Amino acid sequence: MTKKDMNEDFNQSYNSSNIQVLKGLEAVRKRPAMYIGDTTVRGFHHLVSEVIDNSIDEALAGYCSQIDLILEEDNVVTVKDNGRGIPVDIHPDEKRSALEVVMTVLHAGGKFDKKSYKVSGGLHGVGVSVVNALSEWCEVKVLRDGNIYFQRYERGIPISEVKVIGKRKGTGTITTFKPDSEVFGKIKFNYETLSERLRELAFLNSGIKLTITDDRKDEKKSDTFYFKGGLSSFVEYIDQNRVCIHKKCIYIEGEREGIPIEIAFQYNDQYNENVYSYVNNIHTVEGGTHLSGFRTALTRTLNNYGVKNNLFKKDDAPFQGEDVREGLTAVVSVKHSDPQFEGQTKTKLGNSEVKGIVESLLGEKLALYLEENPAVAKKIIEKCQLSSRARLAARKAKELTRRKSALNGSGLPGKLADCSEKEPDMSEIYLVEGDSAGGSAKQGRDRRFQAILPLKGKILNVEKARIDKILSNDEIRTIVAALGTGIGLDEFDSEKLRYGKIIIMTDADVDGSHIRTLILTFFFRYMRELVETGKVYIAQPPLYRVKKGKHEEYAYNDDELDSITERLGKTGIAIQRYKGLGEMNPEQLWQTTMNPENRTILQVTIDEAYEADRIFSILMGDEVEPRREFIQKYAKTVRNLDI
Ligand code: 0RA
Repeated sequence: MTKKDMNEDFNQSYNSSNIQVLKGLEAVRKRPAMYIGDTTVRGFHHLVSEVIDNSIDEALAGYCSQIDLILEEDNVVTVKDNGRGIPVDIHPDEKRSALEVVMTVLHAGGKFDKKSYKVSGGLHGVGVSVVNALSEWCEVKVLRDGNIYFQRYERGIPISEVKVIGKRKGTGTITTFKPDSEVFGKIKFNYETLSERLRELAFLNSGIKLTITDDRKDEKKSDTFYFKGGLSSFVEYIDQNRVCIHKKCIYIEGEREGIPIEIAFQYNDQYNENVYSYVNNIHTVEGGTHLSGFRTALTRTLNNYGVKNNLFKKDDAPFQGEDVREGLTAVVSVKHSDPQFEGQTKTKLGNSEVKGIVESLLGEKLALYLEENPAVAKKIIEKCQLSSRARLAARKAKELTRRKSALNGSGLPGKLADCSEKEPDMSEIYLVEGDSAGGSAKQGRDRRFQAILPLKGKILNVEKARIDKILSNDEIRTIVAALGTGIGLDEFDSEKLRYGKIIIMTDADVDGSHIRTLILTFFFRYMRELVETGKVYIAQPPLYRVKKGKHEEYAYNDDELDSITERLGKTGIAIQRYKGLGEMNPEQLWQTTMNPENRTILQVTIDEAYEADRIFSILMGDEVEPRREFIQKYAKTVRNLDI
């Protein structure tokens, strides 16, 4: 049979269920964001997660031990697992191969295996047919019964029937696809983004081996993620650069009412709370009932233990939640067959029964652990007592902040040159390093919508300080007052933010990058929501000015400089290297760095908060290299801002 014959044959078997399929595909291609969140870098990488999630489900069902991800030339990616293989037999209702149904019918995922325990992919969980619909082409190979079954699709439409193309031992599913550039433009797969997700999945699902291989020219590399220790390994990884106050991570696991629960936590010698919660492998950024259950049980159990063992002194008050979370790093993971997601970003677990069962499981098992490990228990209780005392000191400092601060009559800092626009979404604030650059920025700005706040010198390293000290730092108080949001767990309110964009503008040198990191650390630790909702940006001042006669151009990196000098010819050109913002006059600063029409600013995004946290804890050392790494990982270029 020729290929043409085969396709004719195939076309004849088209029937009414295909019309449904075409309608489904059309809906996905018309509004991709409805299915995958967005069509930016995030949605693009989400396609891979969607495919991997199916393999993870197969692994959680106990049939798959390894998942391989391979990045190939031309934005092609392959996901391979050693599970049972997607069934290929004829589906009784649809009268087509089950494989074809899975690949083309929306939400068909686990349809013919209702018994199986499908948990992953709850957030978007749209099924692989969506990936297929948004791919220029997709090919699936299924290894079953000694055969290799194969089907190819183009923009979601099968172009042949499922057929046997060879023989091979073993079972598994191999999916290869190329995201459609009509939908995603020029986005390329990012090795780091994908390997962070794989690492996270390996932590959350201990015993599954996940590999990633970059087979693209000039990019060759490979990583394997496999953690026997699961969540404990996760917590230890997050705290890699911190000092734990007890020897081993505390690990608690169990199942209640059919819901598997896993919790790992430890205390370090610092002050930040680092708690990450997951439902079905999805990071619940906004928390939810599983997190509430964890918090309640932790506070109550530590209080009970302290009382029972006479560890409280006469004047000690019972611990409050924040006392038992200072220096705490924890991961809470539950798997739920019917999760309800709520909240602004649909990342808050709503199922009310979960709070109680997490609470009772942790309560019982932690009490037992503390009894059996009195030395660890004592260290933890002492740590909480220090926090509790500091909390009272912090409250005093906060009151002080309110009273004596560098605020003018309107409650704004005197150093702030505000803009006239009062609508937050229409305005932006530049946090500028140094008074001289601050002066140029004030003169160069468009005062209608751009506010300038000059910062003097280095702001406090919040990574190494407790809240009372942070609140008494002048630069930090000035930033908080200018933004209008307040600060801290009880007071921070993102709705009060006075500007739509917060743009950090520092010199392009080592000091500048240090200051930028200090400011970012502050936002990440105390106003994380602003980072998570994409409000924080980094200005990109030019590194060079190239002048030839009256003609002038700016280069923002060395590659640009090369191409400009090549274009203008090497003779008679003068190159000025900017060492700081202060070397630009107000007009130049406006033209190159602040004018929304020509500027480039980088939006700071956080996909994997645990990784950002780890990086921040490394960053605060004196090394320059890790800081650069942060910017490369988390700051994405934004152009043509619609102001
Ligand atoms: C349902 C039933 C069976 C396998 C799968 C789903 C399956 C799906 C995917 C998606 C990616 N990899 C996968 N591996 C397996 C098997 C039913 C049976 O053999 O009895």
